[in-house]
Formats: sequence, C-alpha cells, structure tokens
Amino acid sequence: MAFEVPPLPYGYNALEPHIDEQTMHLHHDKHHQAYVDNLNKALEKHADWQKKSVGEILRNINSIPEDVRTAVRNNGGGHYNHSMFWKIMKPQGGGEPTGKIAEVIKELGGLAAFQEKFNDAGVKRFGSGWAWLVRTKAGKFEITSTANQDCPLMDGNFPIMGNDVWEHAYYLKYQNRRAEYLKAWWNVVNWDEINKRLEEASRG
Ligand code: MN3
Repeated sequence: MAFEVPPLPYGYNALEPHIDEQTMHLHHDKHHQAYVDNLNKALEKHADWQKKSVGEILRNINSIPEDVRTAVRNNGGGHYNHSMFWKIMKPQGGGEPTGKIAEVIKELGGLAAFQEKFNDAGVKRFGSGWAWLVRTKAGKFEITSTANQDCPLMDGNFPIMGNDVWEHAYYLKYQNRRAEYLKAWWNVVNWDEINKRLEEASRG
C-alpha cells in the first residue's frame, strides 16, 4: 500500500480570507502530492519500510537505508507535517484554546505570550521550515522550529502543533510578509484536533 495524500477535511476556500483558495489548491494538490510521490519512489526498493506508518519511519530515520535516507527525511517529513497541518486547521477556528491545551498554554505564559513566542520562532526560521509546539521526550512543552521538512519526531519529540513557514504556504496572499501570515493563522487553528494530538503525545 503506497502512501497517499489525505483529502482536505474542508473546502479549498474554507479558510478564506486567512488562507486563500489558490494557495490551498497548490499546497495540498501539488506540494503535498509531490512529497508523497517522492516518498513512495524512495521506498520503492525497500518493501519492509513501506509497511510502516510515516511517523514510525521518521522516529527511526537513522535506520533508513543510507542511499534513500535524505529523500525519506525530506519527503516523509513533508508527508507527515502536511497531513498534520490540514487537520489542525478549520474554518471559523481560533479563539481561546479549550481543554488540556489551554492548561499547557497557561503554563507557557498565556495565549498572547504563547502566540508571540510561536510566531517569533516562525519569523526567525531562516529560509524554509516549520514553527512548532512540541512535547519533548523528557515530557516538557517547548516552542521550537525546524528547517526544511524536518519533523520533531526525528529527535524523539512529539509535534503537538506546527505552522508551515515555507513561502509556498503564504506567498500568493502575503508575499514577503511572513509575520502577517503567522498572525492571521491563529484564526483557523483547530484546538479540538490539537487536543487530540496532545493526548496522543501523553500516551507516548
Ligand atoms: Mn508546505
């Protein structure tokens, strides 16, 4: 069974005006599809790895055969990160966090401080990458960022939520104004889904 791009859980225009329809089409149908195609291609001759989940592959990235490790890192990371990304957004999202994630955010200084730190991680990520809230292997919550399509799972940390700061995620609407995109993104955040990921992280 080859890896597949999951369908968007809402319409392509559902996140307007914060994320525009054309960006969603290109981002989901072209960029994510390319990561999946290239991941499948990289694992073509490695049938044992094709059976694993992409999360399992990323947690064991250093055991991936060396000839395809970089391709799997980039494209497996791209597949996992984007599969999460579509789900942690929704139309009419945002607002105050609910459930357990509200407690975590309170511990991190409250919503305004949390958003500021998270956005700062995104703005300061040079080039392409992601801003994250992770649960570290030691059980701590940290705001961080990664380069390219690297995923916190590769370091044994669990990605609770992440925002894509590659130019393809925002350039059509926001051009070079990454900070503006990061701010607007909070209007489409899906706290219910983030709570599910938090639960998954706690289960270990
Ligand atoms: Mn992307």
